[in-house]
Amino acid sequence: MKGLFSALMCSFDEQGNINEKGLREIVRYNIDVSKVDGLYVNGSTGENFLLSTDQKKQVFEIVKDEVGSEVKLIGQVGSLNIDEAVELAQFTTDLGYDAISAVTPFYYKFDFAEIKDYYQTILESVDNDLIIYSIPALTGVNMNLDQFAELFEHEKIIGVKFTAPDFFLLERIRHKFPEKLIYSGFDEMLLPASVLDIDGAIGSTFNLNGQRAKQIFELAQSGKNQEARAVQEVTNDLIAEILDNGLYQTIKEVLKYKGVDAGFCRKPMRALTEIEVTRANEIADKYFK
Ligand code: MN9
Repeated sequence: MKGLFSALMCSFDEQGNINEKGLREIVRYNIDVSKVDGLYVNGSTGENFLLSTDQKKQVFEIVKDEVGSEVKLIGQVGSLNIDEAVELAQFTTDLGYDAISAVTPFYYKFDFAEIKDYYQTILESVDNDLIIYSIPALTGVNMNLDQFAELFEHEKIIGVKFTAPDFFLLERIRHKFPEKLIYSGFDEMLLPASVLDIDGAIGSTFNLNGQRAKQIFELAQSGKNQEARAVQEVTNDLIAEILDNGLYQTIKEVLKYKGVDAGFCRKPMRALTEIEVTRANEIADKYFK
């Protein structure tokens, strides 16, 4: 389960329906061109929180059908509706997903006992490993080292997708839990996270930029930090441009430039303006010719 996982994008038509052909093409591009080791399905980047339960299931099914056992699959099943989280945990496990992941419950200010119970409820319902999805900037949930330690006591909780710029905490988790899997979640911070000996990374920009990301990760692992820095620098020039133009929409537009039917984002996300589409094509020209 180590290595680089794309936080998989999903293709939608203009009405917001899943574009199966496009989704399959995105999967193929990730495996064949971006050369990632696995896919993280129905995460933030997959616009998961904008989908119905049926749509989430459709995505899980299509992706598994396209991938078979070519690369590893992690299914993000976390939801504010605990029954849905359980249902999706069972669904992905039955489909043969290698692990599940669940975002920390958000919006309401849940205390830690509630968060722990949420993970226990999900895990009691399936026989699969779970990766905590921690993204404090979007969820408002900031767990400390002791809280991670308590969750990690569960042997089925095998790791964390750590999407935060807190390298002190990241280092402490690494130090205390050498056997758990730590995936870095901010692509623009892949190098500093790699220096701290993470096991892998999960990112949106890997859909496109998987090859550079892999270079960063592998160079850092072999101690070649200066070389890794050069690749991170180009990567961050790219990421800065993408963030400035609209994160998911721009990644989709660049995928379209590469011949992938990446479609639209779902509302309330908006489509790019003509000027933004032009800029996305310039980004594609500059970094992916
Ligand atoms: O899954 C992604 N997080 C979100 C991780 O999209 C919320 C990251 O890959 C970021 O998109 C990326 C750009 O900030 O690092």
